[in-house]
Amino acid sequence: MLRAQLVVGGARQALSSHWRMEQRKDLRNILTEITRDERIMAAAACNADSSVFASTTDFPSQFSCSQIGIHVRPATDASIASWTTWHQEDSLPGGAVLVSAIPVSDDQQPLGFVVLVQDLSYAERREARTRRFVLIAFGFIAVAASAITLLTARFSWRSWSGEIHRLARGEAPKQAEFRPILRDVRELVDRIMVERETEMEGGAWTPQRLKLTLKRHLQGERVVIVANREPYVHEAQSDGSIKVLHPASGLVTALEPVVQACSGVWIAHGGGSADRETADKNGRIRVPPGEESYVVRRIWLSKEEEQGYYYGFSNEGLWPLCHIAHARPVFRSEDWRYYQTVNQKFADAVCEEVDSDDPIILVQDYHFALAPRLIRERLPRATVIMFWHIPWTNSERLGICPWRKEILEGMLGNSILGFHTQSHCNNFIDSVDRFLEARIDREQNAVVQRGRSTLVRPYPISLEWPVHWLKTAPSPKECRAGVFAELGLKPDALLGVGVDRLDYTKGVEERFLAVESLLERYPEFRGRFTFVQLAAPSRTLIERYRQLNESVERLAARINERFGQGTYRPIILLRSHHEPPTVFRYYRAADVCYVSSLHDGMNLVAKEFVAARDDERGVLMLSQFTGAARELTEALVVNPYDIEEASSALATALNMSPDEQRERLRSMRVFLAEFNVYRWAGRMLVDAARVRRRERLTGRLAEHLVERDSS
Ligand code: ADQ
Repeated sequence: MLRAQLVVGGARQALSSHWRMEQRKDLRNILTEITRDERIMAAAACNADSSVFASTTDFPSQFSCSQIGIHVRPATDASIASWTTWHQEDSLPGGAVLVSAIPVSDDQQPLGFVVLVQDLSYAERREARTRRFVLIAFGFIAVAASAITLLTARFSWRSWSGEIHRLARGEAPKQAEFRPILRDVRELVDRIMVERETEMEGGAWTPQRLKLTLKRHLQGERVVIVANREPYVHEAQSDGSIKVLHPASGLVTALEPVVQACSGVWIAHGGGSADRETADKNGRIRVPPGEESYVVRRIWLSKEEEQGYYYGFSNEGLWPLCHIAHARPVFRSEDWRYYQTVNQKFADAVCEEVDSDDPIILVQDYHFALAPRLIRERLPRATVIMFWHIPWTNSERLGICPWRKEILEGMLGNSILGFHTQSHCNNFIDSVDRFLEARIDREQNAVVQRGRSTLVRPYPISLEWPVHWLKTAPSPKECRAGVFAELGLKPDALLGVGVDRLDYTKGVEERFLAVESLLERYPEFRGRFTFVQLAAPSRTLIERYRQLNESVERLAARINERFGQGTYRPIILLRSHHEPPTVFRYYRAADVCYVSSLHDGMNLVAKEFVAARDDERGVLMLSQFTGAARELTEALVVNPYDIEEASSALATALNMSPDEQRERLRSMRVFLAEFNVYRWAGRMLVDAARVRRRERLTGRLAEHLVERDSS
């Protein structure tokens, strides 16, 4: 309505002048001009008497001037003031229209009225058109946006998945923003790998599983072992023959089954009198005799080297330093120089024996603290695992050693450093903290130095399970009968056993004193209880060991004199090396086994006794200062220094009911079956695999950063 008034109002001047001059054509032109507006369909100028003066060509005939005039002009009053504007909605075939009539006058003289027919469907049409346009526009935008999103997502996904793949493959990420998640992804991958490994290869650790772990996780077929002691010693006999001996060594006992499972090379000092003549010109010999599943590479040492490195620095210096057994460590510069030379000699031999630039090397014990770094210098990509078989002392005591820094530095050449217990690990980390410039990663239990990290972890050592010596062993009953006959014991006698290298850390004197106290305090055992000690002479070139030999012998003689009667001797000291079948025969014959170490990394004798007793009879008495006491908690755990307590425990053991013996042994045997030596080695290899992956990642990341920085 308003539009009609505005349109006519705007053209009023022109309209009235042409109307007045009766210029019909011009007026029609103005009307035509008005209908240029899309919304106005037709227009007509009607005279005051309601006749048509002019109209556009398409003016609808149904809206005549005469009909409309009735509404505009009152019949009674002709003055222009009474004329009114009129509007009405109507319809045409094309849709709804609005018909408006607006009076036009000239100096108060009515000229007539203009009729405008407006298209009402125009608004709807325009709305529909706008809606359609908006819809199309939206559709277009949506399609375009989806395409862009799709492309972007595809690119991002490609780049993300590409980066994740790179990380998982152990490569450095291309994009800087991925570096922060490197560690997370790495840990996740590690965890999944270990979980998968545990799931897939679950159950007991066996030689096969160990072999599989080595192959699958380290892509290795074999390992190189470095140890002072060789697993088979060839000794020339007085009759000209050669005898093969198994040395009395916990290290050999534990490692032999591992190297048999993994094959490889065992590098050791060739110390037997017939070792040279039984090895080839490179010092190699295949063992075990008859089976020949791996190689022993013998290293020849001069008398001076053996004296300085083995007897001197290792056994007069480091051994008493690491054990709290009241022997004074002796450190001589000359011994230190031999220790360095021999460590270099063994490291060189390792480099000769390896068959790749990233071999797996297991370094054993305190004889080779320097070797890991020396090996690392020549084989930077090697996985070097060191196991320290004896305790690690506290940092204050380590301060006694003039070359403590060099020792610690040498050991940080390892990828993994293993001890028997967490407290040994803690002592080592504290020592590094005190004496070296290195970062301690307490969360990971690692030491980081020059960008390389050494994991420091507890791996309690154990035995093969089942122990193969038992396959051919006579029944416990037969063993008992045989041993009793050998020792001249009465059938109702009670037998205690001790099996050790003759070492002052093993508490043999305290053990004998406990036997004496037992006979003193419990007279019922006099004449009935005998303690047999298998004592392998050890390190006899060292004065302290010679003294021990003598004092042990004197003590046994004194006690035997005090409580012996006729053929009865309470203590039988068999001071010689015994082959494992004999050792196991004694374990199986005894009522009680007493392990009385004053300080011991683990002590495998305790575990061997438990393994030997498949009849679930016998009692283990165990010093609280052994690593084994933390695991074999069903043993009678004693303080070997407390002689009275130990003698009471001996009495308890000898009076223990068969049911209680069975219960305790069963529980310890279940533990050993699970926590066997394959698990010990397997856990180290699995951790080594993790370190290897991590080192590969770190190495590649470092390479990548160097490349990026230099480009
Ligand atoms: P060892 O000090 O040698 O080992 P241990 O673990 O008890 O001590 O092993 C001794 C081994 O030697 C056993 O296999 C035993 O049967 C054998 N043995 C002992 N006396 C013998 C004898 N008279 N004749 C024959 N064989 C005899 C070091 C550490 C320990 C740690 C081992 C393994 O001192 O704490 O448990 O390494 O890591």
